[in-house]
This record gives sequence, C-alpha cells and structure tokens, in this order.
Amino acid sequence: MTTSQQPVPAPGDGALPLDLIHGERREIATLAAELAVGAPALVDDPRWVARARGLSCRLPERAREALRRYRHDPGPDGILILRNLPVDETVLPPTPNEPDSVERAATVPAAVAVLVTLQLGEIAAYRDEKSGALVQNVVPVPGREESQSNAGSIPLELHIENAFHPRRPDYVGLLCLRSDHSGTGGTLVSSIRRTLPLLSAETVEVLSGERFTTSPPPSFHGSGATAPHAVLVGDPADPDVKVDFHATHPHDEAAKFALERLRTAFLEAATVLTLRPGEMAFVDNRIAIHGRTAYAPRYDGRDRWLHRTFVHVDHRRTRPYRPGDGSVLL
Ligand SMILES: O=C(O)CCC(=O)C(=O)O
Ligand SMILES: [Fe+2]
Repeated sequence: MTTSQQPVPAPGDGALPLDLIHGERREIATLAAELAVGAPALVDDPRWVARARGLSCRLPERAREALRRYRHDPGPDGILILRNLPVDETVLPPTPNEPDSVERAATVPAAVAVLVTLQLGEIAAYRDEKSGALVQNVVPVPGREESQSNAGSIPLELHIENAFHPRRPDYVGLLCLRSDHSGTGGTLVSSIRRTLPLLSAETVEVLSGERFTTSPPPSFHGSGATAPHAVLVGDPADPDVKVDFHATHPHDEAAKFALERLRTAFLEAATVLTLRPGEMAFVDNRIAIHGRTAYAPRYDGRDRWLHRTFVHVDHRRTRPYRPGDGSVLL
C-alpha cells in the first residue's frame, strides 16, 4: 500500500508515473462502482458516457492535475502513467480471446478507464474499427499470433495509432487488467522529441516532404490509403509525427532511407512499459509512437489484457464526422 503522496510529476520529468495512494484508489473505486451499477450500464450508451463525464470531475485532485498538466505539455516522452488504479485482478473474468473483442458492459475496470479518459478529453472510437466500441480489449487471439495488430503476440511495429486517418486520436489510453504470464510483454514507446536530435538535417528535410503514403491497419475495415503526406509536420523544432512502420510507404529511395533512419532512431530512444494491473498509460499520439514486444500467450483465461481508449482534445473539430453528435467517428 502506498501511504505518502509524492508531488504530481512535472512534464520535464519525462514518463514519471503518478502513484495514487490508498485513499485516492478508494475514491476512484467508489466512483467506478457507482458508474458500473447505475442504469444504463452500457459503455457505449451516450447517457452512460454523460454520467461518466460528470463523475470524472470528482476524480482525486492529483489525478486531475496530472492529466491537465500532461494535456498542456506531454513532456519529452509524450507519456503519462497513473499507477494503483482500482483494478482487482482476483475478481476479473477470464481474459477474452475472440477477435475484435470489446467491452460493452459497464464493468468496474471499463468505468475506471473511461473516468480517467474523460478528464483528459473527449472519448472517441471509429465506426470501422472494433465495431465503434469506446472501450476495446487488447488481448491475444488464437490464430492471429503473427498479425500486425493488437491481437498478435509477435513484435508489433512502432506506429502512430491510425496514422492513415485524417482524424486520428490525439491520445491512446491503455489500462492494464492483467500482465502476460512472464510479466515481460510490454508496450514499446518512443517520441519524436527524443529522436529529432538523432537525425541529420537532410533526413529531417526528406521526412518533412510529402513523399509517403499510409495504409489502414488490419483492424480497420473499409477505408483507403492516404494522399501523399509528410512524416514530420508542424514546427520544425517540435514537430508532430505521422508514421506507421508497417503501413507507411516511401515514394522514392531517399524517402525509404530517411524512414529507416527514423525507425532506427525511435528504437534507440525507445523504452518498454511493462504495465501491471491497475496501471494506465497515455501516449500522446502526435509526438509519441508505440508498439509491443513479443510474448507467449497461453489462451488459458489468464493472458495479458488491456482496455484501450482514444481521446480527442476538441470534440467540435470532429463534429461533421460524428453522426448524431455521438462519440463514434466515420
Ligand atoms: O499491446 C500493446 O501494448 C499495444 C498494442 C497497440 O498498439 C494498440 O492496442 O494500439
Ligand atoms: Fe497501437
């Protein structure tokens, strides 16, 4: 049990986690329990999301402060980690293992993920991915071991989430319900803020040109590839990055070489987050990139299990693409 309160980490501290203390964990457990039982107990029901939004304002002050600071400045790593959230592994059902698994029922862990997500911004999902569910299960699926998706268990290439999509998420949230058996399977993370100093001026120039095309990931149904785009966009001193090393295609030899240089630099600067139950990581999907190390699923109900959520900072910006003013984007 954590008993003393550390200060809320400042963005300059990098990916320093915020360890919630016992009392804070209890407060969040109370909110999540309230949200999980009240009708309608369905995550994707707009009335449930509205209740969750209201209750999220009652999260402990230090959690809200960490989220607010992170939204203002995601730091050099673009990562925020909250630890000691109320996830009780002993009362979880078996880890699901069907394809495109999602969490429709308002369970306590789903409520925790959504409460925290809604203090960072607006929860979002995509109609053509995992049936538009707001809380998605990241679990290994038998027969999909080799797939470049979160159902696989071979190494997953570094990627910006839905890099091909014109309204990709601003943040990706990953709440751990169960670690893998060995406790070593992890989310690989790296950021362009760490990587930019490792690149030559020439490589940066090539990456800043519209010399790349990106295809949708395997989890997406019914969408096409992008128009030619740059990999580095925005202020040259602090750019956003848009790349998926499995799905971004260079148009020429120089673009291919620059992409390889970028990948090497990301790997050099990468760290592995081996999330434990009750730990939630956010990845700033504008400046940070993520993937996954390999691990060995057993399909015995005890496999690695994360809840994934997406966040947009500005709901209004996506209004034309959200039918009925809901949370699901076309
Ligand atoms: O399994 C992980 O840690 C991350 C998988 C992933 O890239 C995702 O779910 O978006
Ligand atoms: Fe991902």
